[in-house]
Amino acid sequence: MDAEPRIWNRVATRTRSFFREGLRALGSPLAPEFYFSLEELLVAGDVGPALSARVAAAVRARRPLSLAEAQEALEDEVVRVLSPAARGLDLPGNPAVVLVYGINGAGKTTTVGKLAHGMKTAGRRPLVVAADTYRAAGIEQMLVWAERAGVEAFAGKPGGDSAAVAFDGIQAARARGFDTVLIDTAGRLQTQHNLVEELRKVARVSARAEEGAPHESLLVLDASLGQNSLSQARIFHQALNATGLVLTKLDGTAKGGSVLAIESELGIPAKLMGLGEGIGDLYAFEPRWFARTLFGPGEE
Ligand SMILES: Nc1nc2c(ncn2[C@@H]2O[C@H](COP(=O)(O)OP(=O)(O)OP(=O)(O)O)[C@@H](O)[C@H]2O)c(=O)[nH]1
Ligand SMILES: [Mg+2]
Repeated sequence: MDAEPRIWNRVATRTRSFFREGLRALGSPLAPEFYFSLEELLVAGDVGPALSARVAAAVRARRPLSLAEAQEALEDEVVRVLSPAARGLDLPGNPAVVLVYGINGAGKTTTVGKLAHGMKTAGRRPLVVAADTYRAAGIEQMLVWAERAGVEAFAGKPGGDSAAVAFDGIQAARARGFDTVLIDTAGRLQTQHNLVEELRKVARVSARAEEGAPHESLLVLDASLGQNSLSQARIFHQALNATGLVLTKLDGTAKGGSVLAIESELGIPAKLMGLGEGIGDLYAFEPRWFARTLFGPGEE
């Protein structure tokens, strides 16, 4: 699922044109107002005021002589803002357990379907666990995705206990020789304490079924919401100790700049990005390419 260079052309296209047109309009970094305008551009691109000031100052300190040099410096500084943590999924365990959660409609079920497909293609044997027991349609949707991905699924009953479904799913996976369990959960707001508590229970019970589970605790964020996701992410992270972010709907969005603010504030690495609704539209997130796509010198 590594994104080839050309895939990056699909990332945050509206953010990219916003920054690139803005950068072209800034003129030369030798002009006194350049860095002030750069900072303003970053703020307008949803990078957040404190971080925008920091990045603009860091670019200035490198004394670029041309716009291209300033963009190179900007690309580097953006890479430095992004979390230095490893980006690959860490999947020890037998089976390895991946828990997927986030607010309603963020793209959890779609992500689990895409991830199952990607893992199968890479030679793993994933079992999808449909633990969204709130809605019969939620379970059904997960089953449809599993079928599309050509992987098996384990489903709970509507109205059932999602933690019990997770536990049974992990046991079933081990008994039947699956090496990975992907758990899809019901959407919930971070402010619904009892529902967040229920997710914590899913995590706790998973650990009883397999030591160290969930090995990946993935918070799915809709990238088109921009920095509005920050408070959401903070609370989910506190409750569930997220090991990675999945940025969905990163195709098209005008709010791609928020990725910088979210990562720098939370220190959770974006591990995967969703670039569309198709089964192949999930890719590994790569900081250098992300920075280059949005800010780097060169074409476009
Ligand atoms: N453009 C685009 N659309 C996406 C992406 N990921 C998901 N979607 C769309 O977002 C909508 C919601 O996706 P779901 O996977 O059902 O979201 P969910 O988080 O499971 O929703 P609930 O279970 O209701 O909380 C669907 O229309 C998806 O096709 C993405 O990366 N890009
Ligand atoms: Mg769902």
